[in-house]
Amino acid sequence: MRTQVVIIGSGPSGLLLGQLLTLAGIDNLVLDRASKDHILGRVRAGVLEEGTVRLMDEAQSGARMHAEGLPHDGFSLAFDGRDHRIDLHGLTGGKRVLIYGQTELTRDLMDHREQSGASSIYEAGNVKPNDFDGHRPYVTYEKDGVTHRIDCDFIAGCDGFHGVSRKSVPERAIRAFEKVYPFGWLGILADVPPVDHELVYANHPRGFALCSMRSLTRSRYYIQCPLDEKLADWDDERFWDELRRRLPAHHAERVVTGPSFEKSIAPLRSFVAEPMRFNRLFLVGDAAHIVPPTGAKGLNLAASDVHYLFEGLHEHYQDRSNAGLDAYSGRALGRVWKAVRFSWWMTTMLHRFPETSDFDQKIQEAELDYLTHSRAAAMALAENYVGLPF
Ligand code: FAS
Ligand code: PHB
Repeated sequence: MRTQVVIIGSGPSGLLLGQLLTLAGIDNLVLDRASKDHILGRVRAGVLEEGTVRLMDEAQSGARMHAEGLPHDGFSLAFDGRDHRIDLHGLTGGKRVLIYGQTELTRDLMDHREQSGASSIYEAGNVKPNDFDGHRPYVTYEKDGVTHRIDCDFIAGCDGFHGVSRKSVPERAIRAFEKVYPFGWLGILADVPPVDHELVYANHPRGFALCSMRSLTRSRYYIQCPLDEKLADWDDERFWDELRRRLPAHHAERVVTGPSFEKSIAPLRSFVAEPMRFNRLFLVGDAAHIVPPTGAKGLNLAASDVHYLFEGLHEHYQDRSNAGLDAYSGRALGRVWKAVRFSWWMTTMLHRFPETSDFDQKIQEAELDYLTHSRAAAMALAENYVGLPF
């Protein structure tokens, strides 16, 4: 079997790239080790930058996103019992974010890929990128007891942090930068109305909390928790009580509780692999980088990687030029590192660190004080939150 581009991974990165390639007439095939249902069962991001929204439109997959997504012009920072609204729209000259769950975005892309007739193979075992350092790369995988081979021109490693693509690169050829945070996020989904019309990021002595949403009837809440926390120790009642303790009184009394239908603990890390290209293999999205979700950047960074890689592949096939492919890693990493910095900064400012010194705590309080009293500081936060240009 042969195709022009094999995409390993059917998450947002792989599906968005696949849709753009298909629309450009570039033959591609998506491979995933999981089933469609498993992929759609994962609850992840919720905030889309304008660049990501534009890319979904370019992929002709944005109709439901526009119909059901919630445009947000700002969010609140809560600390010391008070709220401070960050006016994204006013501070960025009219930009905003769109609240639309990654699960729905993935579903839209999956549906459109199916309608396009492009090839996708799910529950593919032992997927392996081969000979990508040569000129005749190919991918092997197992399905129904048979090993298959797909010859191609390029391989897009869109297989996430735990995928095979980055691990297939010889150690001498890749460099990793990592920071693991000493806490995680315990998150729930519940069909209850959100506590406010916008997101609330809370810094509290008991720990960070985030009030988010998926719609006006479905809320997404997170509380910072120790890394060794056990999900079994958190029934809904305990979660709701702890959440309310970390919010200012006027929010706490407005929390509508109800049964959670999803509950999970996510560890927090910052991770970047350099470079993001290895001749015919390109790393995309979480396969190349991970950010703590505090700045809502993970999914949006995957989108900008896809934008750069699609431009390069389109140029290769359309104009017989490799300039875009040669520039991919540098362009992507330039934006990745700025988002990694922002996500680290937001995380450091809003979370309580177990061994924090009195000095560090005073610095955190000064950071929040500066941010909520300086337009220049708030503008810097806002331009990063809505997303730096692609
Ligand atoms: P993904 O991980 O989404 O997709 C990779 C795909 O590759 C998966 O479908 C997987 O099955 C497949 N795959 C893996 N190994 C394979 C192999 N060997 N062979 C074949 N297929 C393979 N970001 C935010 O902005 N906000 C959030 O709140 C947020 N919360 C998150 C919570 C969790 C628990 C996690 C893990 C991430 C979260 N993120 C969040 C980040 C997340 O949204 C990612 O940025 C986003 O999923 C990136 O998409 P992909 O790069 O497509 O990777
Ligand atoms: C979410 O809704 O899942 C979400 C929103 C904002 C963040 C992180 C997660 O910063």
